[in-house]
Amino acid sequence: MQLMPLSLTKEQQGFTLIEMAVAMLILALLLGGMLMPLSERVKTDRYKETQLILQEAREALLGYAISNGNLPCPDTTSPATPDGTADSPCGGIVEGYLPYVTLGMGRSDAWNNPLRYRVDPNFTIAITNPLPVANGYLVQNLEAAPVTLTTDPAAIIFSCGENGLPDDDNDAAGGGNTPSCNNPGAPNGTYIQDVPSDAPAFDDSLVWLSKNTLMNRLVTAGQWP
Ligand SMILES: [Ca+2]
Ligand SMILES: [Ca+2]
Ligand SMILES: [Ca+2]
Repeated sequence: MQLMPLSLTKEQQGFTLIEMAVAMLILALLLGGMLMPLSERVKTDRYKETQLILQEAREALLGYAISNGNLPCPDTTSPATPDGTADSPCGGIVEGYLPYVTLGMGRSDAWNNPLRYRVDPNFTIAITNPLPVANGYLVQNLEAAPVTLTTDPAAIIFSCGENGLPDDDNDAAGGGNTPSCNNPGAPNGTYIQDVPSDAPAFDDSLVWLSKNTLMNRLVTAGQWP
């Protein structure tokens, strides 16, 4: 028996190449999906979502300041079950929970933990002209290099991250040993912003409100001087 020579039409050859390209694309997508486990993807998504929540919180603080001429005090009445309302006057308490009800925001970060809020008390009352003296608040990275000038932050907001703890110098004593995201005691003015790290353990996210940004908005809104 004589075999017929195999010959493909031009259309058949083109179709085969397209099929191969599609198959390789699907394979690449599948491999990419398998390389990052679901738990890692959820973690990354929550980290990104928390960053957005923090940025929204900073915008809400600016909106509050434009309406009221000053920043809100922290939510401090009952640290175990915060009610989300700012507790004025701040008195000596400069760090508490973000007053999410006062700001019209959601309660928590993407891990369902409340957000911490530190504010310069001089910016929670009628803001003086000239501006109040520097409060000494400082944001550093994990290598203790300054991220902000000590004269800059009027307020700091941070998420305790997946582990629910204020890590490194985001806690009161700087030892990363606070049992939960409530930071009892008298936290110093130094805070940490950095990418997540295993050693030292660090998964917090932090943003600060620059005095210059705040004053720019207040002047534009006719709220200062
Ligand atoms: Ca309250
Ligand atoms: Ca943490
Ligand atoms: Ca600290």
